[in-house]
Amino acid sequence: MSISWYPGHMHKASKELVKLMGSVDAVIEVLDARAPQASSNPLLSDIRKLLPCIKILNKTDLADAQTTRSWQGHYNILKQTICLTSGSNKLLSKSQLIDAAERLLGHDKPVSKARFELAIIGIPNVGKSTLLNTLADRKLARTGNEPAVTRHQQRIKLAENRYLVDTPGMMWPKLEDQAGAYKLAMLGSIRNTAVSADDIAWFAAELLLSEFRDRLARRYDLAGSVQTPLQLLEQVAEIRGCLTKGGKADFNKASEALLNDIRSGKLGQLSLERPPA
Ligand SMILES: Nc1nc2c(ncn2[C@@H]2O[C@H](COP(=O)(O)OP(=O)(O)OP(=O)(O)O)[C@@H](O)[C@H]2O)c(=O)[nH]1
Ligand SMILES: [Mg+2]
Repeated sequence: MSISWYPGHMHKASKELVKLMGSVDAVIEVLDARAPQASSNPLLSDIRKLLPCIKILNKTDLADAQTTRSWQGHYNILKQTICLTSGSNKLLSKSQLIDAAERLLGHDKPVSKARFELAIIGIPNVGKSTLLNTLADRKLARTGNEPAVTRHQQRIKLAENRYLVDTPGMMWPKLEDQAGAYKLAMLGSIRNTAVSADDIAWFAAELLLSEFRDRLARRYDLAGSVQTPLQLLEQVAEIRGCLTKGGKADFNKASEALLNDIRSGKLGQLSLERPPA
């Protein structure tokens, strides 16, 4: 099944974002450290045009540390870009962010006292609002473990002359890279109305069997005979007790259980992408 998810509120949010770009000095693009490429929104690149960019690889607690460092190196060679990391294992601090923004904006003039405003942008559920709360050290923005929680821009004062604007998570109209879209669904950035849990779990099962078999073996006590997504989901059903009244595997529940395990880090730190060589 092909994934497409660009609801009306995102179209409206994109227009508001275009307006906002006229008044901010730089953007903070939040990416999911587990899939930085799939979580890079081409529409946001178009909207930000040539504004300097601080890329933040977020949720580093759920990604492989070495792979995250490689992605950071990959992004740090881009022009007008500084790449930082954050995650519940090591949160980005306010001073780290301000320091990066000053370096990015301060090429030819001392900006340490000049006012600047940064817009936090990115796809849904990557942790933009959580990051804003962390940096502000207060719960100012609503957060939630589902995509499309933030529906309006919210400006906060981070420090004297330093402002941050949280924005709604944005997808883009045509998801040409469907494998990337399925990765986003697997990580929880796409609403469950756009694609069924069964379809996502099937994709996830194929990917995990080919690249992370050792993790599956540990979590679900996998025998060597388990080779296909169907067999894996049967095993998940048995180990996680996802059974119908008749005692058979409940594939729908097993799909949900597998996705919950992936999203919450129960299968360990999973980096689904590596930077190009
Ligand atoms: N494990 C982990 N979870 C995180 C991290 N940052 C945010 N989250 C969780 O990710 C979920 C989404 O966080 P939000 O801050 O609401 O995400 P958002 O990007 O603002 O989402 P939208 O408003 O829907 O665009 C919440 O359940 C957060 O607790 C992190 O560094 N590690
Ligand atoms: Mg939000």
